[in-house]
Amino acid sequence: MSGLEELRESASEAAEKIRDFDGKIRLVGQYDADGISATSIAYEMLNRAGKDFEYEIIKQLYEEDIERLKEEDEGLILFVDIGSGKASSIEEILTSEKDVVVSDHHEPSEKGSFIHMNPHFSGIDGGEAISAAGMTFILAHEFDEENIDLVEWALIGATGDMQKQEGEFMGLNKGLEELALENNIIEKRRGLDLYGRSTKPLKDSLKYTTDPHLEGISNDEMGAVQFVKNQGVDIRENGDFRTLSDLTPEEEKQLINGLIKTGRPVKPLLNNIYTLKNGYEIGEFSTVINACGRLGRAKDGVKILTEQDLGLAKTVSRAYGRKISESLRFVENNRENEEHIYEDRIGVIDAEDNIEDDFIGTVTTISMSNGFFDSPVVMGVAHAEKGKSKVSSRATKELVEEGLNLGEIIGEICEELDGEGGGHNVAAGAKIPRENKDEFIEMLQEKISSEA
Ligand SMILES: [Mn+2]
Repeated sequence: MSGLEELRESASEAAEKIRDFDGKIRLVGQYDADGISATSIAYEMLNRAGKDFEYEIIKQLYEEDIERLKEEDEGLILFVDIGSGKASSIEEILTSEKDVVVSDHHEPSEKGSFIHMNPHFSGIDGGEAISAAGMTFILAHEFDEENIDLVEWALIGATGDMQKQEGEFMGLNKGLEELALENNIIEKRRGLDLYGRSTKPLKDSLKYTTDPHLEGISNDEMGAVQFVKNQGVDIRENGDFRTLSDLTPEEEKQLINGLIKTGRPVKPLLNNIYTLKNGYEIGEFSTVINACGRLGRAKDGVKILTEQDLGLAKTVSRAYGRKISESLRFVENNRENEEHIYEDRIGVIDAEDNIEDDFIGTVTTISMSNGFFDSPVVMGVAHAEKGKSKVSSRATKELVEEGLNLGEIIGEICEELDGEGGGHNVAAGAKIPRENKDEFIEMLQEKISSEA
């Protein structure tokens, strides 16, 4: 039996359990783009079936949440994008009192006696082959074939969990993409993969393109406007600036030809573009959904998806942008304050509670890329809940090419300092006990200077 068939089988078991259940259901989802997409899929499935349910979205599933859920009056708990890692506690605390269904793709701690959908049980890598939104879509589709339209949100979840590589979905996501294309639910074509494709004025998307450098366009607003005009493409429509997505395929081709004719590099800018029914490029939309969770407004993400509330999507985007600027301002304003910002073999942003843990990663990435520090490694650390600190670190590509692997280093330090973390060669993160923060910084400084 293939992996997908096995997944379908556990999905149909889950679908039957939910279909046959007459009482009140509690839906519990995780707060990132994939978790909110998965929650929205389950929400829609239950809503369409006229089920009585409540839902909540949480950052992490703690033992005390499971204890709390045990006391709630719902007889069936449906976890999405959360739960597999806590399967033992769910088994121990919840299953004697309630029916439980888990639809997740994280590494499971055990199978348990409840209905546990997880690709790992079928030898499928949940890290890249399918997201929780994908798993929950399979469930919703088994529940009722009419739920086929929800495959769009499965792809938004997969995009949020970075299950796309060089413009192609990986693993089982590929099958979901085909389903979406066959049913005209998304659109896929080659196009210019520029920042803000569906959310920023075209002139800005061009102006902000600096890698590769576009002579006379990069960092040059007048040049960018002139270039668009020269290709016979209107920069505005009814007084408003057009985005790249507003262009017809022919107009986009004119731009591409214009770049080629003027000897500017085009190939690095071309990629598959996935456009949703609402006109958003999929990556930009998944960023908006992710922003909802980070801003503590995860339920707005569900509203944006289930009600296609694009006004709310814009409001959230603006709030998210403001929050990032605010966090960056803290770094800028404290550049002389050695208590928070210093450079010693690595650049350090020791924000404590001045930057929220959900924003420290973005701030670290931006501080690395805008050259705020001279060091080849930047680390940000901020208070997280329950006496922990969130660590985020980034390294230059040059250092990685010389053999540095930040993910491994962070993993090693975590083992010594009672933390949890890891990541990739250029970017890694961790959660550590707050009292180990200074030691963590010292160990990273030492390891970087011995390797670099
Ligand atoms: Mn996920």
